[in-house]
Amino acid sequence: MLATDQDRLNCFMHGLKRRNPHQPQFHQAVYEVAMDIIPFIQDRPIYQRHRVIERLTEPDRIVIFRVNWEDDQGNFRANRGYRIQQSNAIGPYKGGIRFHKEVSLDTLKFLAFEQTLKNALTGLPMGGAKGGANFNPKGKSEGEVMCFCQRFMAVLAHHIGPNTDIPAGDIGVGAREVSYMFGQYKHMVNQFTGALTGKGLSYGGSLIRTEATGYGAVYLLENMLKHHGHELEGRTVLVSGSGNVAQYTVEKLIELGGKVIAMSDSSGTIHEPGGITAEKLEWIKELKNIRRGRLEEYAEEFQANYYPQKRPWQIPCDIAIPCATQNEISSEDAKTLIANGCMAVVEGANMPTVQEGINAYLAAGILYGPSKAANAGGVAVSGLEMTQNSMRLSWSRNDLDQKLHSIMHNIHEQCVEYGQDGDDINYRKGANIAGFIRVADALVACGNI
Ligand code: NDP
Ligand code: 2IT
Repeated sequence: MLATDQDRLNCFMHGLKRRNPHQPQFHQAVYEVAMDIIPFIQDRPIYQRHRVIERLTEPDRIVIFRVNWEDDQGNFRANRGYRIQQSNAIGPYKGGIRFHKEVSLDTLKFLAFEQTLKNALTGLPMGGAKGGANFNPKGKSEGEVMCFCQRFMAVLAHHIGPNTDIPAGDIGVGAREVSYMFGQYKHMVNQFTGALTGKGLSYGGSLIRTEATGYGAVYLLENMLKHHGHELEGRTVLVSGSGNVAQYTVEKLIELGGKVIAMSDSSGTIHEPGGITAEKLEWIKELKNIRRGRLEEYAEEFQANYYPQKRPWQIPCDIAIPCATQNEISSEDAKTLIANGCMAVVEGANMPTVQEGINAYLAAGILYGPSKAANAGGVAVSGLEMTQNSMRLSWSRNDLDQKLHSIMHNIHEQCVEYGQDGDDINYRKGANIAGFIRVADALVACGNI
């Protein structure tokens, strides 16, 4: 980067931090994009005149609300709910809902910003949004979860709709929670529409949506490996997390001949040097999705190694796929992965690697698939769920899997087109620029609104 570009970037970030104090995750997400976009727009005055970066980093609106509910002991409880409607430049607001004890305005602003560019990369007409609450689902009964989802939606329903803003799942929000929220929404507006995605199959859901984020991440990995003359077969892989994204990442890796040697949850990591089999993965799905237990139980059941309070990154591997949460790979972790011979990091989670860690990947020349490209398969199939809802029909599993394949291939091609960096491909730069152009052109065309 030229010194003048660095000055412009510093100046822009200075203003952004002043306008958004105490939001380090939002600053981090914007910085990662601005470092590619600021040099890119220098000889494109139209984007400067229309103040595209300034507009894209200021959400269209933010709704913050109190959620009152009652626990099983009859105590009245209060949490804070949010919806960040970031941009509807290319389509209605679209993005997941997160329920986690650490949810804050900062977290949801970074996620909504990332979502806007990610959605643009899919090629489908979806704007960007994110929402959630600082509700901790851990240890809550079925009745408490249902009560919270209903009370959360009782407020949010006034701000969403199938042509306005279409929420879906994220951490702590799966098909169960989406369905409770959908039930409440339908009850309030007396209309059966596709106002949320990730629904059950018999009431408007789409095949492959559950699998889409994990499968999509592996499809991007396959494209990246193939482009560089490598194969997935026989490679050892670390996957963090054991929720929705991790489970289907592992499922597809096993199907394609990868050897998954570790998974984790928020309490620790399991290590299976011989590889997690399809049968053992089914056991994990049952543990996590039905019994809602801890991965430690897996180690007891199958005599696997268990590292309490540890993430998987110390274990030598060929490929790492973080699928748990933001900033779960520190700078030291990234350096350890590289030193142990890791050849590719593909991000199933949103912003799982700290900035210095990404710099380390790029400096070492390993393959790096950034989250906004790698995990776009989930929202892509959400977009296809919206299409099916509008048309009132359901596509087959095979058709949807093919569409997912071609969307992930197309994302790879966009990264290659815009990410050329000498003889290398910088997928971060490619994804940032390709997503940006689509949103920026729409902003310019629609005028100063
Ligand atoms: P889930 O709630 O299904 O699973 C999350 C997993 O990550 C669980 O294993 C959880 O552990 C672990 N985890 C959560 N927070 C932490 C933490 N602070 N430290 C360590 N481990 C943690 O969520 P998803 O699989 O849906 O989401 C995972 C990631 O993928 C998130 O970054 C999300 O934004 C991203 N994503 C999700 C998409 C989707 O379609 N669902 C689409 C695109 C991205 P435990 O079991 O102990 O709770
Ligand atoms: O981060 C994400 O892309 C998601 N949580 C999925 C969003 C969606 O609308 O399907």
